[in-house]
Amino acid sequence: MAEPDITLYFSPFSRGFTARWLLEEIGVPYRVETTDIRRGDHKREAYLRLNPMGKIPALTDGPVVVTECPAICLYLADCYAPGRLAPAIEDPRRGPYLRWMVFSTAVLEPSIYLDEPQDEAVARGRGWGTRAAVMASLEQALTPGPWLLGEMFSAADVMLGAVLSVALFTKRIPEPASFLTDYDARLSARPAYKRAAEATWGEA
Ligand SMILES: N[C@@H](CCC(=O)N[C@@H](CS)C(=O)NCC(=O)O)C(=O)O
Repeated sequence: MAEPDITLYFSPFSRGFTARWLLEEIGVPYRVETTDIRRGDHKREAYLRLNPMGKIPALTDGPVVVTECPAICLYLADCYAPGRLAPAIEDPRRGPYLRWMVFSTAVLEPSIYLDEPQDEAVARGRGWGTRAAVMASLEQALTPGPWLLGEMFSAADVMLGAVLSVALFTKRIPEPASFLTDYDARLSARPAYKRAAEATWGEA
């Protein structure tokens, strides 16, 4: 692996938090290119060449361009914290690790943010199922915890935890169960989480 040459395209008040938190957990050097969504920086041509979606974050590492938070997390953990924040390919924990990475934005996010009827007939045609099924899956994964992979804290906790933490803070999960709030408390006590949160929401 070449020397890191990482730039994070980051905006305050954005999902740039997730990538920044993981970079802080890893402890690898990185530059921050402030791409402020409040100024519309993310819709300028130079940025759209990196991410045609015009969404924050994006990350470059030398010639490598990665967008989408779970892809950024997978990339960083495999490159810079293998075995520490990403289970090795042959490790049986690799299966659940990949599952929770994908689950975070493909299943958990839509189940939280889309206001849809919560019945099996609707869920059958959706890729994300009902909120009750999503929460039951999470409860099973986090019991006994403390992390998604049991005793191993991983980049999947950063990715899925960031989605959960923001949803709890913005009260998108009504009456959250204690397994969720306890998990969130463990995540937000981490020094790397605190540094990234300060950089993201410190001006609020
Ligand atoms: N699926 C993307 C979502 C990224 C995203 O929605 N970012 C928001 C900030 S939290 C954004 O750039 N919003 C500005 C816009 O869409 O104009 C990911 O996981 O990276």
